[in-house]
Order: sequence, then structure tokens, then C-alpha cells
Amino acid sequence: MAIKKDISKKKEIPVEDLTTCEATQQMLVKARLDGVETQFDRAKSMKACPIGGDSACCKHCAMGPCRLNSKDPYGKVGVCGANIDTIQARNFARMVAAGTACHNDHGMAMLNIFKEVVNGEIDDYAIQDIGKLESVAQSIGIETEGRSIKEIGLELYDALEKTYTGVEGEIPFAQRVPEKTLELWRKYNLVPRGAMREIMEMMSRTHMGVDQDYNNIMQQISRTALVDGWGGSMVATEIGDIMFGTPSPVPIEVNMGVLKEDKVNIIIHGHEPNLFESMLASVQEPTLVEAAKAAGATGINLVGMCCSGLEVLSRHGVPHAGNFSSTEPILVTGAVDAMAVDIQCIQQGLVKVAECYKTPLITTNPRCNIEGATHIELHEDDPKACTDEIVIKAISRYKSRKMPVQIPKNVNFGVHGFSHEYINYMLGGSFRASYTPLNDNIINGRIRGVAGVVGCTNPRVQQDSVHVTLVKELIKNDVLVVQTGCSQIALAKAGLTTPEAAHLAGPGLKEVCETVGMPPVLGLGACVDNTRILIACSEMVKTGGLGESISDLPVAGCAPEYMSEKALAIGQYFVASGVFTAFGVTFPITKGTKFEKLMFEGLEEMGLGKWGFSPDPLELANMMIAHIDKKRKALGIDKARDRVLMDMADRRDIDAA
Ligand code: BF8
Ligand code: SF4
Repeated sequence: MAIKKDISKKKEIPVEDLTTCEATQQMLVKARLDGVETQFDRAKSMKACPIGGDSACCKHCAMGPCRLNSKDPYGKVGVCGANIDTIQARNFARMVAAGTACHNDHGMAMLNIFKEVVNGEIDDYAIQDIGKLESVAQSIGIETEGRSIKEIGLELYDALEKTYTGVEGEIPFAQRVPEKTLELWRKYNLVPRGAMREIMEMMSRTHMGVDQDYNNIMQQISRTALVDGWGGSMVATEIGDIMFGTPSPVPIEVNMGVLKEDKVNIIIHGHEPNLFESMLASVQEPTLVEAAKAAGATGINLVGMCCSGLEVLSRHGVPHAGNFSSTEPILVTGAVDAMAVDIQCIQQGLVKVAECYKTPLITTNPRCNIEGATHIELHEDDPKACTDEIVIKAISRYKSRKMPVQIPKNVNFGVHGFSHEYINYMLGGSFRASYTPLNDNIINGRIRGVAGVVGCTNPRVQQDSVHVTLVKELIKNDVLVVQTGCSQIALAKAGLTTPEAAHLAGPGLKEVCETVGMPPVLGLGACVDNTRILIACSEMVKTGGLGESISDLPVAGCAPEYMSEKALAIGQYFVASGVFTAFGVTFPITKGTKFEKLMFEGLEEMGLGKWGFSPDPLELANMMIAHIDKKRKALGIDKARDRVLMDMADRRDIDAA
């Protein structure tokens, strides 16, 4: 039963303060009128625990839980004697382990499907990109010349399986890491074995009474995170491209206005692309389209949310309805006839909101059931049995729509789908496809550096605003921005992923964007596709002129509105790969501790990247730009940029005269 709370009498925060997404604002107003609660209400009534926020508590055994005082971090220790550094390191370690587990679990599921496709046991999916199959195989030393797809595919499967199961040695994609970076990892024993081994060791070492030196725990934190970025996530991206197509730029529509009042609206929300790919087939099934029309609709409208949506937005241009914090508000439209989910970032709160609007909320994956949702399991050998049934449920909900429908009119346009392969081609053209033009433009200073702005939205901050303010500041300062995850949708809604947005960029970046016809903000896909950024960094190093290691590059990363453990795993693999990575909202650390110093300074002194934190978007931008400038200086290319800027100023003076 839906419990409708009377939340109208409580002192309300203006919706404009909760989110800058106008469509979400409208739906929050309606939710209040309808007496429906969302994460924004819960965030207000649930004050974040300050001790947990500082990571100053431990509940790893029943002698505790133990709470230390983050104002006096070394004033006391836990019952077992664990000090603040051990406690924080263990907490952080387990969050990274959980995030890494999520991405690897997803990647391994994709790899299993791939094996069955190659073996001919699954015929609903196919190998769409043979070129990518060959290039991925070659990248880890597999011979492709004169061999069949099946032979290459099976050898690739066997090799990539070690990403998960390897008990010793190095994961296969370590071969893609620039030599100097890999040398450093070997020096510190950071090159991961299989994910199962690393995550198991991480959980074991963080048990009460095992690893109690934060430096040593940090080693395993990095190794665990690296088997996310260069392991499970990278496999998910590459296998996804091989099976469903490598993205190339595609015009897209985002925002809640992609829902259609006269159509059966189906939303897919989650992370694994196969559910969506099967649903794409189901909504084109003539009998189901007919059934929708017989129910009075003009057709079936399939849209995505969160990372599932980003996968098919990038690959096929399927419209995207919004990011994480909009997943409850969109149900308030009353226009959603079914929401089908698989794994990750599916809030339990969706159940009640869906109930209020009689929207079937359907779980499809055996790893994610939600109490109160309907479970229709997707079996890879017959996925359409599941997706067809979801469409039928949606049609019947459409037929019995009783309550008024209110769809925000907001629709924004953009160009997305910039795989690292495409960046290669885009800047170099088909005759000289390479990263040389990107490197050249960085060296000559037109592009100051590259920033990855990624990650979630979080109701603890005004939805989308931190992403948008940060990115605007970065491009204004000639920093090219690459994006994944919910952040990408925040920027798409703000119109920053169009080539026309080049006018918001600084003079150097603007010139490059206008010459190439590209947006100053490049959408790369879902969160697992952060690995496209790793590969791009790797290519930049290998192309030459920007140092020998990823840590030499004038690049930085940021997740300014993060909430998930996956985001922390991503942050840590960027840091361990050599990238300065700053987070917003909050950071699970106690100030003034040795562990903080290690994270925010020590790792960089070892030759890796480092962490940064600020809740303020402009401060985040300044930190990232300062880091980029520091790297430019170390590379000796800071002077080039001075010249470029002087040229532009001179030109303006001449124009004025
Ligand atoms: O993996 S950005 S809220 S949807 S965790 Fe989740 Fe965060 Fe969105 Fe995708 Ni990524
Ligand atoms: Fe307390 Fe130590 Fe047990 Fe943690 S492991 S709860 S610090 S006694």
C-alpha cells in the first residue's frame, strides 16, 4: 500500500534550491501536491551522520562499534586499539572494494554473454563491431590475421576472464598501460591480479586485527581500484562495444519532455546494456506495436535513465529522460507506463512512488530484487520473453491510465557518443587518425588541458548545479571536458553538449571546437566508460610530447556531486593511474590525519595522482586548472600558452582598432 504522507505542512525548501533541472522542479512541486516523498525530502529529514561523514567510526567487530572524535582524531583509539588512520583506511578500502565489485560483476556478466554469443548459444545478440573485436584482441597480443571471429572471440574470452579469475600475474589490460606508469605500479606492487583475488584480499585485510598500517592498506586500495578501471569496467566497455557497436557522434534528445502523452512510455534504468538492447527489439515487435495502438496509443516510446540510458544514447541515439535524482520525480508525471531496472543505483524509494502512480516497477536481474517491485527475470538465452512481457504490462497500464498526466515540456539537444576511437578520428580525420592533433593543440596551448567531469547527482547538493558551474568554468579556461555518467546528462540538459556551446569556451578551445565542429564538452557514455578516458590518456602518452607517464599529462578529474561507492572506486583508479581527482559534496575522511595527508599529498609524491576535495564548483575548477598548469610547466609548454593568449588579445586589439 502506498502511504501518502502529509508533507505539505512541513517547512518546505523551494524546489529551485533543490535542483536546477526545471523538469525535476516541476515534478517536485507536483509530488508535494500529491503527497509523494522523494530522495530530496528524505535528505532533508535525514541529517547525514557527522561521525560517519568523517569516517571516524568503525563497526568491524562486536567489541565496538567504536566512535573516535574527529575534532581530536588522535585523542583515543578503538577498543582493539585501532587508530584513526587504520579506521579511515579500512572504511575507505571497503567502499572501494564494493564499487570495484559492482563494476566487475557487471563486466563479468557482459563477458559471459559474449562467450555464449561467440559460441552460438545466444542468438538475440551478435558481434556488431568486428573491427573493435580485432583491435581489442590485438591490444593484448592475440593474433587476428586469417582467423575466424569465433577463434578470435574465444581466445579473447579466455584472456579477459583472467580479469576476474586471475589468481596470480597481471590482468590482461595492464598491457595497455603506458610503460612508465606500469613500471611505477610494478615498483609499488600495484599491478592487479584478478578482481576476485583483489577484492577478497581487500575484505580480508580490513577485517579486525589484520592490516593495521594505513600505508599498506592504501597499497591494496589502489590495486583493488585498478582492477576496476583497467579491469572489469574496461571489459564492460570493450565487450559492450564489440557486441552492441562502438559509439560515434549522434544527435540526441534529453530531459523529461522526451516522454509522450499519447504513447506507451517505457523507461529503462540501470547499468547493463543487454536489457535495453532486448527492449529495443521488443518495442519494434509489430504485434506489440499493434497492441499499443489497439490500446489507443500512437505507439511505444522507449527512453533511458542513468547509465543504461547513456549506453544506448551513445550507441543508438535513444532519448534520455534524466539522471539519478530525477528517477523518482519522473514517475510523478504519471506518464510512465513501466520502469524496468536491472542493477545499481536503483533506489528502493522508487517502489512507493511507482505505487502512487500505478506504474509497474519491474526488476529483471537475479542480483537485484526489490521488495514491492514485480520481478520478471531476464534470461540471456531468451531475453525477449522478459522484455515483451514488460511491454505488455506497460500497454495495459497505458490502457488504464486514470490520473492526469503532466509531462514537463523540457527537451534539450546535444551531440554525444564520443568513444576514444572517435576522438582519434575526429581530430585527425580519416587520413591521419591519431591523437597527434589533440596533443599538438595541448602543446600549442589552444587546449590548456583535459578534464574528466563525471559521476552522480546527490540530493545533499542542488542537483546538476555543481556539474554545470564547474564545467562552464573549465571550458571558459580552455579546458576540454570529457564526461560520463549522470554528470553528462546534467550538462546535456544545460545545452553544453552542442557544437554551438563553443561560444562559452575560451578563445583557444573555441577555435579548436569551431574548426572541428565539436562541442567543448564530449559525452563518452556510462560510468564504466570512464575507461575510455583511461585509454585516451594512454594514447596521449604514447603519441608523445606530453611526458612519459599518465601522471605527466595536463589532465584532471572530478565527480562534483558523487554519492556512490562506485564513484570512489573510479576516483581511486584515476588517482592510482596518475590523475589529480577532486570530489565534491563530502569526503569520507578526518581532517588533519596521516591518512588524509597520504591521500591528498603522499600518493603524488610517490609519482601517482592525488585526491582533492571541495564542495564549491569554482574552487574545484581552480584546483583542477592549477594542477593542469603545474603539469604544463613541468612539461615546459606553459610558455606556448602565454603566446597563444597574447595572440588572441592582440587580435582583439587589432579588431577593435
Ligand atoms: O554508474 S553516475 S548515480 S547511474 S553511480 Fe549511479 Fe552515479 Fe549515476 Fe551510473 Ni555512475
Ligand atoms: Fe572497535 Fe577495533 Fe572492533 Fe573496529 S575493529 S569496532 S575499532 S574494536
